[in-house]
Amino acid sequence: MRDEPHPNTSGGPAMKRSLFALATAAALCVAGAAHAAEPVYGTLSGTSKSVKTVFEVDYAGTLYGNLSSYLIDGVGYDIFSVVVDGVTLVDELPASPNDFYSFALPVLPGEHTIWVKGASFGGQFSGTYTVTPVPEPESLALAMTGLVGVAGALGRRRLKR
Ligand SMILES: [Ca+2]
Repeated sequence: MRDEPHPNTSGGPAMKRSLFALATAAALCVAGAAHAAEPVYGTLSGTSKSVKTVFEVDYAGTLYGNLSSYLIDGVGYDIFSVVVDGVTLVDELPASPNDFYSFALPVLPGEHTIWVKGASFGGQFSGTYTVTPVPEPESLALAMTGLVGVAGALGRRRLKR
């Protein structure tokens, strides 16, 4: 047992291992903060000229959405506009019934509404939306404190040697 190298004098490998462990801990800290609030998923679809979708989040996040519509052999749907929380994101989507539109915007905690408006020709539009939480400043600060701690520990070790 006395032959076991001392971690402080054996040099590189031990330090690399501890640095890796600390960096992993910091990364897990960031991941944990991001996963504390669950993402919200939903589908967007409808056949009428104005379709309302309501969702609620209890955190500040980013709303991502995509929509598509097609008119094939006179049957389908033509999207005209997409309105989120009263704000028109796009009006008169390409004057073609074949639309593909995606969007991303920040949302605050609370209830949100997505309106899709267009003309139906016996078909429907379809799409999805996702809200993912934005990491909170306190969580980021905590992770940064961890990283500063790693740097500090390494600095102190260098001084000792
Ligand atoms: Ca269109």
